[in-house]
Amino acid sequence: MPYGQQNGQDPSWFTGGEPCWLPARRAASLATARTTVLGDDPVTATLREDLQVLTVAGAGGEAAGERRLVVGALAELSAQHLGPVLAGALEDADVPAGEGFAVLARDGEVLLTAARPAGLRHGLGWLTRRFAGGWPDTDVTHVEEPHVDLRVLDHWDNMTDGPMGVVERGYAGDSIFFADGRVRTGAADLARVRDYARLISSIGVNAVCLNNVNVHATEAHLLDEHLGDVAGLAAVLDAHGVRTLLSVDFSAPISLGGLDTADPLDERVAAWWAETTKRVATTLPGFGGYVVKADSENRPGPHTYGRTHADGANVLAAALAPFEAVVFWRCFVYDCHQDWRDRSTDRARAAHDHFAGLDGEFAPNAVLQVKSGPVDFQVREPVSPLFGALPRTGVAVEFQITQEYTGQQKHLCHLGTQWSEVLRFDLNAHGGGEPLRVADVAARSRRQGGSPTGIVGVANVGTDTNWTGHALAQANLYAFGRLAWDPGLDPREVLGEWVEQTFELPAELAGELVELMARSWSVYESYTAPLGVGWMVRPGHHYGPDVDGYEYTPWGTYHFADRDGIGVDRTVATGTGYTAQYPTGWARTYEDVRTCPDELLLFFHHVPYSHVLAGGSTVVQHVYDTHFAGVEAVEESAATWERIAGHVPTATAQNVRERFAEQLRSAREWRDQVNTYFFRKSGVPDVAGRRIH
Ligand code: GCV
Repeated sequence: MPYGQQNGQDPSWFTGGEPCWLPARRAASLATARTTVLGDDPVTATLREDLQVLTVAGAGGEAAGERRLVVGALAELSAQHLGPVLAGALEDADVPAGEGFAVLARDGEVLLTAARPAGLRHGLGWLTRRFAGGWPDTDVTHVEEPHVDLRVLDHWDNMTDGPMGVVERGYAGDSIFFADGRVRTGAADLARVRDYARLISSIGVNAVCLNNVNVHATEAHLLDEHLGDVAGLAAVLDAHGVRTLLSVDFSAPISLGGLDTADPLDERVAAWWAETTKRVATTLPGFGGYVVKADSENRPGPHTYGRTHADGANVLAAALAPFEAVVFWRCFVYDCHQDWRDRSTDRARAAHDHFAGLDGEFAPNAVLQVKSGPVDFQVREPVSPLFGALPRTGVAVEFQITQEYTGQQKHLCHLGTQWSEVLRFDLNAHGGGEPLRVADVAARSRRQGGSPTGIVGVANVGTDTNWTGHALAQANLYAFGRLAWDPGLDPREVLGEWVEQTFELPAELAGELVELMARSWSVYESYTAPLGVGWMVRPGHHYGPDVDGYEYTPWGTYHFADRDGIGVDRTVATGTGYTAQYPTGWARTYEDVRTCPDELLLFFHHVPYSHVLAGGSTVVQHVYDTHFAGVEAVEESAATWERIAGHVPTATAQNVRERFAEQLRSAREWRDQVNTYFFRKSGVPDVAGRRIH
């Protein structure tokens, strides 16, 4: 039975999946107003349909004659649509020029307006958040605008099943965009995409990259053979103010164009990209540009031709420029064929080594997409130093919403706090310079009138009815959108919003759920790889513990544990010199074992097991303590959920219950393997005498 029906909601509001944070009841007060939606563009038309569905569905309450809701872009508004008081308020209001919005309420009349229709979509999200408790009986003047231009969800979706699955690192079923080697075109498929677009535009997301950055032979043909079908998806997204991006294969001029080279400086290659891009841009409504993974993990790239990443990005940027589209060029470039015996090569250095020297060489519509940490989305990593090294380049931060290394949506691991810490991280701290937060690096080029700016998340959704596999992982998607819109938001408050919108819980239980979810990131950290060293996962699929799983592999992800100690020496004094990639303040802080924060100690230093942390215990005792405590915390969380479960839909209750059972099993395995490993390596017993195998 569809989720909507289960909750007594009109099923046509959400057709193929749960309504997540947009259950129809949230719009109950909106549905009681006489509504006028002005404008005929696709975004406004879709919004009108949505509001009609809600009203017809009788989302709640009797229509109150006094209540009026007017929705329309600025250009559509005229005095006849507004009462005199509201018209006056509008004259005084500062409606933002871009995709922001304004909400004005006077005397029972509410206006939602924006310079661009997409802003209305984001504003509708705000209305459902703020007016769910009832129609406002006081004046409201609320204006918001997004921190960055592009708030992007990258899907790692493939068109066919392969060694990495239909969705690479996907834990929520199959792709909502592709099936059986084709683009989905059926009515039910498009309805599902529409539901998705409604969800993500309500939290401010305005671009989606449909396919995996690893572009295989079939997906390369999204640019030609499948382009007409892609247009169907793009039209749905565009009608919600969401642009369509495509990942492209750098060698497409050879594989699709029949050329003998993909050299970015070859005129034939430039002409091929220009012609292909013109066709793509004129076929896809709301085309936003390309995403490129080049010279990375065996993907083709400009290095083959002795060219730089800037040469590579710029040939695509030139092709995209006439269409105001962007190339997101990923900086996830490192040697994945490293000899583990080679202690001088440090994967963490790679992105900065490759890209910092190219600052200023990229076209204005080329945006460098930098993973939040220097290695690869571990539960704990320092912030990538590359953010501090590109003052003359457009930069987008990339987060991983899908939980590849953080429990694969079997474990609860709410990541909003982690992302917020990254976005608020001041690159100039401890050094005396003006604060330079990562979120502001991402916004800086726009302020300077240069490149568009962005925050990107690797999507965590699939065809599962609850979208994200683990029902509570919906909150990660929600948090990404909200923080990308406004990186200054308090992640705990964002979590509170999500809980309030998604469930109908008594206040006390809502508080407990927020608490349980808010601490889940540090709980996950506590029973997995300790003190920032990362990895220790099973190779390949990356689920579950294997302390030495990556130790003797070519991937550059080592912990260097021996009988005396553990950790990676990344200092300038005795190690790989990585600390020097940070601005002075952080370089000094990380370099010195006495000032390096505990949680990153083993990322930066190789220390004896007896090393005493700032927190007071030795490294090895810290490992034992956190791993025992982590499992206990999961036990407590599972018990708390049992108190909450009776107040949520049965399917959600059961889904989360089952996931906690698996999390507990897996956390115990992590605890026992990690503790045993450290005990056997060090020979140091646990001071509390707990059972270690
Ligand atoms: C899409 C990691 C993941 C890969 C992913 C890659 C990337 O290596 O394990 O699945 O590829 O990151 O971000 O390109």
